[in-house]
Amino acid sequence: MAQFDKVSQKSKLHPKPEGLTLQYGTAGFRTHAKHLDHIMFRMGLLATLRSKKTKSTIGVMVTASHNPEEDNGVKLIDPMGEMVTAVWEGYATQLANAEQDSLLKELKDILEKEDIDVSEPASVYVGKDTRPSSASLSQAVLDGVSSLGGKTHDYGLVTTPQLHYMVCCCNTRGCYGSPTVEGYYQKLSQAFLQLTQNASNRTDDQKRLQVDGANGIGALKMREMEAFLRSELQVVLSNDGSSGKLNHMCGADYVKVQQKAPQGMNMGVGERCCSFDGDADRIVYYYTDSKGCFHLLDGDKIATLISTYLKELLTQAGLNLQIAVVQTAYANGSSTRYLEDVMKVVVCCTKTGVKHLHHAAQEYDIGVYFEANGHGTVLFSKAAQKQIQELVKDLNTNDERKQAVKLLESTINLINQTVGDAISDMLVIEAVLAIRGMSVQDWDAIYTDLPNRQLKVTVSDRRVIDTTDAERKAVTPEGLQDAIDSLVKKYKNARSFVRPSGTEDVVRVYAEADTQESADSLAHEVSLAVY
Ligand code: 16G
Ligand code: ZN
Repeated sequence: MAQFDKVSQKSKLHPKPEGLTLQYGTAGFRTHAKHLDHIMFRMGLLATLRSKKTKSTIGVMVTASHNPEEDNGVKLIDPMGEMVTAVWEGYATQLANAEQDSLLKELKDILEKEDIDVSEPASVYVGKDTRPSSASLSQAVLDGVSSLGGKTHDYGLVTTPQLHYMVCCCNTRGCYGSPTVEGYYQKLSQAFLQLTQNASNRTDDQKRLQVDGANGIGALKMREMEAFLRSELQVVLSNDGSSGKLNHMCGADYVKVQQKAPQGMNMGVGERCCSFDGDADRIVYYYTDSKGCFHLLDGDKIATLISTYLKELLTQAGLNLQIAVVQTAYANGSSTRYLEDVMKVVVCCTKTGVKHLHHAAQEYDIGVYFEANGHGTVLFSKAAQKQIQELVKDLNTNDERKQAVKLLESTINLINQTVGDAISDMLVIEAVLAIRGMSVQDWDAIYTDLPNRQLKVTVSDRRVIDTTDAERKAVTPEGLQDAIDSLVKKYKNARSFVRPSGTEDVVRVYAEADTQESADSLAHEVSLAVY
């Protein structure tokens, strides 16, 4: 067939180094950029098949998020803006690792297994981050799509969540918004301005926010968006990519892991600051107090702030919708306790990785999900959204519930429900703080984090560790969990778990306890038990 001839020809321009094998990991393929050209071409092919299969537009994002600038990566985006399904992750690995002469065989195998009509039209949206390697790698994706006759739309430089948004807009025929970068800015800024109207008399100081752009795409896009926010948010941007290196000594991952401010940011005492990661799908907040002590407000604090706000609005609006918070094992014990005991919301724990949290959050009327590292969003079920939209129309202007329902409606519009989005999350947080008249210190004081420590342990084969109960318990090797249990018993308010990393060849150890010394010592002891 002529179509396959073209694939065959073009694939020679993107040859696979013999013997190289890579896995579609937690968040797609990710490694040194020099190994990725063939992967990109093949992901272009796979996205085309996925598009034919689903009769929808599929997204391909070229980014390695918070990894060093020399790395790159790719992930596929499904029709509703979600991560691609597990079965297709398997196909991605299969196609990526086929040697050059069996590429067509593997391609046909997927077509057959999925019963795809190769003559169906296909449409693929492509986006990339600011890494130097991203330009040629995204070209390889485009080559892959066109070699199978698919149509492409190259969005060029966009954040990962912007591309998720575009895919969702396209497949819902504009119901979610208009599939352009401008449409994204308009949708979010309008909702933000609606919300902040409810917080009058804010001073310029309160409107001011320091943003660390990680020298990446988020900085670029924040600059573009600024004008849309009409000074209701006054962003002071650092690490804007004009001189520094992507993710180097800056960005959300650096701040979370190092528990310190990024370089290049001039922080005043008590000033509200935040950091994006390299593709702007993660965010953390922080400030330093008058004693110079650094305070981090991570994904758990963000989930608490947003769910408290939403719960209050639901009560004021008289709406009986169930709200749940989805966390992972890394969630600080204090946050879980606060949410369950004080807020009385359902808390559920899933395995690490956005797709797991996202799926769990879909089970509720309102599912707030955040990883401690700052990746997360809020999902509203279709029924909940409809109920809120109808109530806005039905209620009289003098009904005291009206205000709360309108706030809920604008909040829905401000949230990127397809995936965690640093820009959207930042605007939600800023709006909530403004509406509730809270400072970053008030927010921080909602609960106090238990001291904690994370360590990495290198072992000969991390796969010998298998876990259950959302990664909180080790089932193999035998005896490991018993050892952890007896170590934990030695400390007060303690908890610890180990899990093999999905992105690095290491085992991760997490421990928390009543004091930093205890958390450090427990983490150390548990890491010795892993060897
Ligand atoms: C990926 C995940 C992130 C997770 C991290 C865990 C996505 C988009 N990203 O970066 O959510 O926290 O992996 O890494 O799913 P680890 O398995 O090495 O601890
Ligand atoms: Zn990221």
